[in-house]
Amino acid sequence: MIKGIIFDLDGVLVFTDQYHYQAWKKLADRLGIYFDEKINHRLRGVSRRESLEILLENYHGAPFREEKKSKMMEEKNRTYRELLKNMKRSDISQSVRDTLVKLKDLGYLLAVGSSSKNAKIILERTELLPYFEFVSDGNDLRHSKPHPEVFLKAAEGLGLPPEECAVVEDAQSGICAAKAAGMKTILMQGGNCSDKVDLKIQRLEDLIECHI
Ligand code: B16
Ligand code: MG
Repeated sequence: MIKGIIFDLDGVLVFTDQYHYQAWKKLADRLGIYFDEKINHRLRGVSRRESLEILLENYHGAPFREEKKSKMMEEKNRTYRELLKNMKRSDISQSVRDTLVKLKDLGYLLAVGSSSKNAKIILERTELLPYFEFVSDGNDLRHSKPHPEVFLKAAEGLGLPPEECAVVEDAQSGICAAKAAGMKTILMQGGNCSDKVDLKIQRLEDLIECHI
């Protein structure tokens, strides 16, 4: 029986794809590296470190030193953080808020399981933080998705065994992480995942009608 629902953040609760894109694009342009929306799509649910490596696939010069790569990630994150200042309460629809409240009323414990180190900032800016019992984010992780760590920590934070948790994800890496954690998988369509999942939804609101 499912007692807890763990939500991925980017691509499920919020849509920051364009901000990630603009921030990576600015870095890529400065470095003279080709980067487009299609490449950006591959970065969904992928850590900042791995995102940089994907971006650098189109760089054909001498390899960058670790220190330089760290500086690049900081640069991207500075731009991204500036863009996140645009986020506000109204970015989350009332029906999504109502859905979260209904799920809580139905007795589910709710958590966030995100690779992002900026998860708390995003949840605060959109005023989503109070809906969740626990937030597991990229700040305390040793392994990023598809490793199950982020979701196992979320389940632990909810005080539930993994098999009593369902994960709502939009990305391949996240679905793999949820499976590896032994959790039920719910795919929010529109992401980059073609894996077999337990349930597919079009919108978060569908969670109320479907049998979790
Ligand atoms: P940050 P999620 C992921 O969030 C994003 O989908 C991915 O595009 C991003 O690179 C990653 O967070 C790290 O984000 O640079 O803010 O730490 O989908 O796991 O909520
Ligand atoms: Mg995601």
